[in-house]
Amino acid sequence: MGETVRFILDGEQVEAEMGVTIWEVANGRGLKIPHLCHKPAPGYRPDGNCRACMVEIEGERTLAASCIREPSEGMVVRTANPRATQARRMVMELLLADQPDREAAHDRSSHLWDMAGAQGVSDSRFPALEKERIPLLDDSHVAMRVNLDACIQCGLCVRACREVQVNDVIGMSGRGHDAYPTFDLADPMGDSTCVACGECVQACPTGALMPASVLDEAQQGDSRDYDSETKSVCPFCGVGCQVSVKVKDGRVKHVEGVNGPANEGRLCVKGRFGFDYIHHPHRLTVPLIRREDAPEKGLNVDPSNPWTHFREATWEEALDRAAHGLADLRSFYGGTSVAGFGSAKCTNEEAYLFQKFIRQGFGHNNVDHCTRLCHASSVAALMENVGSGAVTASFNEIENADLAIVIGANPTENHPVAATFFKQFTKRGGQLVVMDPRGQALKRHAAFMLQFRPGTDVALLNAIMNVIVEEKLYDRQYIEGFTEGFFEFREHIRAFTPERMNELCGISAETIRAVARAYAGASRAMIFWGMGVSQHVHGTDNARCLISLALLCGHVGRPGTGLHPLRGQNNVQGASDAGLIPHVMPDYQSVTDPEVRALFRHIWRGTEISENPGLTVVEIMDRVYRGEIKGMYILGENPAMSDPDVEHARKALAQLDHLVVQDIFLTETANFADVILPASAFPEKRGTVTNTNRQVQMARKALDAPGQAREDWEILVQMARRVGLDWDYDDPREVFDEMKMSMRSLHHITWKRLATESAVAYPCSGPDDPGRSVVFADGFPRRAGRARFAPARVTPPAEMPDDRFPMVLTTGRQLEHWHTGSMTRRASVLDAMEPEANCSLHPSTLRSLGVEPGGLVRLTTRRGSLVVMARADRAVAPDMVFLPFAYVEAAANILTNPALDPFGKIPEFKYSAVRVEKADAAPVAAE
Ligand SMILES: Nc1nc2c(c(=O)[nH]1)N[C@H]1C(S)=C(S)[C@@H](COP(=O)(O)OP(=O)(O)OC[C@H]3O[C@@H](n4cnc5c(=O)[nH]c(N)nc54)[C@H](O)[C@@H]3O)O[C@H]1N2
Ligand SMILES: Nc1nc2c(c(=O)[nH]1)N[C@H]1C(S)=C(S)[C@@H](COP(=O)(O)OP(=O)(O)OC[C@H]3O[C@@H](n4cnc5c(=O)[nH]c(N)nc54)[C@H](O)[C@@H]3O)O[C@H]1N2
Ligand SMILES: [Mo]
Repeated sequence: MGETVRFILDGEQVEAEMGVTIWEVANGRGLKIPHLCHKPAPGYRPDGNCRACMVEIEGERTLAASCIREPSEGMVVRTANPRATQARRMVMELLLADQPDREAAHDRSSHLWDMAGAQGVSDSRFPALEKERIPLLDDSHVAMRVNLDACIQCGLCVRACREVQVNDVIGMSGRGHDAYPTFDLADPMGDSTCVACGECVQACPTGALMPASVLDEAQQGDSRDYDSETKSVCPFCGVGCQVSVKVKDGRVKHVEGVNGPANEGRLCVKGRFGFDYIHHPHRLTVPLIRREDAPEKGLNVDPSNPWTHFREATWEEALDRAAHGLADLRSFYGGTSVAGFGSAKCTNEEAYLFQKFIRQGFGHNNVDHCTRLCHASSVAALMENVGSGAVTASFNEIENADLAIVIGANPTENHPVAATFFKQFTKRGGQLVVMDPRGQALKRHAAFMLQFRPGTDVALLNAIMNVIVEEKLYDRQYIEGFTEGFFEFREHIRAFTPERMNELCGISAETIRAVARAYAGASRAMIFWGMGVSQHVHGTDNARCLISLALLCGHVGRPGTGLHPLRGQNNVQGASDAGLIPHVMPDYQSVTDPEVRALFRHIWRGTEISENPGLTVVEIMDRVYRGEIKGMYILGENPAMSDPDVEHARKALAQLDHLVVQDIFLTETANFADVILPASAFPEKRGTVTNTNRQVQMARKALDAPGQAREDWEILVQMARRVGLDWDYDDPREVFDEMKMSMRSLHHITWKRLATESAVAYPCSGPDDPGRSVVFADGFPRRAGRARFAPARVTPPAEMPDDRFPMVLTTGRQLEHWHTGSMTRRASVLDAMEPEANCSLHPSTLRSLGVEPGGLVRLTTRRGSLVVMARADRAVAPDMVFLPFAYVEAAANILTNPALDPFGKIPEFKYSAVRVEKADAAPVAAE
């Protein structure tokens, strides 16, 4: 405890921390003071406007709002005397007078009715508001309903929107009794700039703002009318938001944010409103086997009518066929004729089982997953120079920083909940530096926006470091104590002057100097990065620069400092930790190390691990194309959409002798399958997952899988037994316990702890330690505890624009869609919000092409061509086009360049030379 005050609360002497309110002290002691405009949740400041929480303070003429009033020394407070109780009941009655009756309430179980009930108030003596003054229903939004006749003007929605999520859409318009929340001043919600995070709905205490899924046509509903409520983790991105899933009659009714360590109760549109993909009629509910008389393999299956290509099979038959097909290839051609792609959408236990299946069952390491297409280059650079691939600090550490760089990441769309913390940081005066060729949404919050040329990160970062070195702004003590290679690095960096690098990256020398001084001068600074850094042929060099930059200034290892590659999939950190990587076993232990192989020989009962590092995603596809790999097992990945130069990948998949796909939908990849195994979706299974912050969390089963679909780990065990492995796991917990035998990162993290505690981060030092947020305060897991400066040279993208392909194509994501669209295009709200394939071009470019915004353009690269609707977007540079990769009818990867980074083996998704033309035809699938 810091400084304290002593006061009398309901006759008892109480000691409380300074700055804590009377309401909080009372609440902590079990006293129930009603509250409406006050939301006791992280991020919500008390406002004291509704008067529902009034208490008496001796010597004061008027009652005081306890939610906002802090006790002072010697104060005498009464919360339950007749004057306070009667006043509070009066407030409640006045509020109820203006509400629909309980029977007609929008939310019969709203917080308001709870509070009224707690005070024994059920209706009102006061006359209701004149009807004509009640604003009408606003049902313009697909996911939320606004019924302002229930609004009590408490302003919680405004605080939710402005202060918690920092979206600034909701404000109060009008005065006094006529003050109501409005969206962008006066728009209907559905037409406003609202990003549908639903924070306001979660905050509203009266049901004036509600999830549409809870209301009937008469705008009535009951937020507590569900059969079960399960605490789990969101299935979308690596932030790892905790959710509460409410299920009624076997269907998810609505989802709310839970106070997990990463999200503190917040969610984004996908986590809150994107859940119903699991109920889509396309869900796989029975095992499928390709028909003898099926048409030739191709992208030609209709997911709503797969029967032309596939027939239903029993689990027995399908598992036999799936496993024996792989085993036959093994005995005929040898184990290396079979390879596997595991999933970052499944649990840690499932990832572990998958890599074990390939390594133990087929005697090699040709097993990989989407991390290869994602942060492989970042991890390569981190492993090489820091000695560990995970983040050095949680993103929430931004709370303690003065400055943060966000480079090549677009968190408002891709890590929206993390972005809320970034935006709050700037509101508190933190300096945000955004480095991105696109004028993305964080620009508005940035102290410096460096909109530089794509593919020139090394030039820009080296110039910044040149300034730090030339002006001696570096942290000498830190460099001496914790690093190696500084002298060579210092020599190397001299050539990269801001003036010279300006010609490459387009940022003025002056701005480069200002940013260098700001970062070096900050007492605590963090660096966040994403795909704009990693998905280049020089992705590893880009990440090396970021590491060197942090080391130069000693911005690692202290609160508010660190290196944080924002991890993408909900469990990509965990899947990587679990060994779903071709050159390392669980916990990044090299397959080339004889001691490591001996350890696994022991744990895996005599299995010999191959000492040859395996092939990566794109390398595996190449071997498939060349006919060297003849069988594949693909779990929860959709390479027929997500691989670069996807026509090549699709041709490869079509050539496989035997393809087993385990998914929840008949994906583009499953189009090429011989056997399709129907899996349970995330809310339908149990297991642990690890988010971008290294926090391990428990995912729990909220409902049963449809039809005969089974949990992925169960299917894996059945498959393993059929290829001759002696697996006898009966529960994911047994798998987790086995993982602990080889994974030091899981020390002190037990299944039992995860079942009862909110989360445990690694590294964790003891049974009561929640795990470390910041690591490497005392050195690095490398030789002599030192991190290394790795000089990086400027290399151009693999394919530069020329006369035939004069513009730059960049690909990426949109808020509402997930990767290949398999899930989100089947989520009703998300699909309604973003229904059509689109690309973005600068308005001046559209004009010169003679294309109206919303018109069609043809995009052509050396790999292929497609037609897509074009939006006008000033954020995109005039010589660039941005294309998301979620739409099968205009699949971005038909166009992308498969050229690889030599270290991370990641393809250059962020840069291809492209020709853009006006198109007249209706959008057609790729040709
Ligand atoms: N809504 C949604 N969220 C997601 C996902 C999704 O599919 N949809 N996917 C998840 C996954 S797996 C991942 S990996 C993350 C990815 O999250 P991000 O890394 O944010 O993803 P992107 O949109 O691919 O690209 C990020 C930024 O890189 C910029 N960029 C392009 N070229 C360059 C360059 O040369 N240099 C620099 N510095 N920047 C450049 C782009 O303009 C873009 O703003 O998102 C996760 N979250
Ligand atoms: N052009 C371009 N291409 C890119 C990128 C880019 O920026 N631009 N980014 C790359 C990156 S960073 C990534 S991470 C990859 C992602 O590439 P993928 O991982 O191939 O993409 P997803 O669509 O996420 O595929 C996940 C699959 O898992 C299924 N699934 C979901 N839940 C479950 C489950 O519980 N069990 C099972 N068995 N299946 C499940 C989904 O239906 C879906 O088919 O894409 C890469 N490709
Ligand atoms: Mo990713």
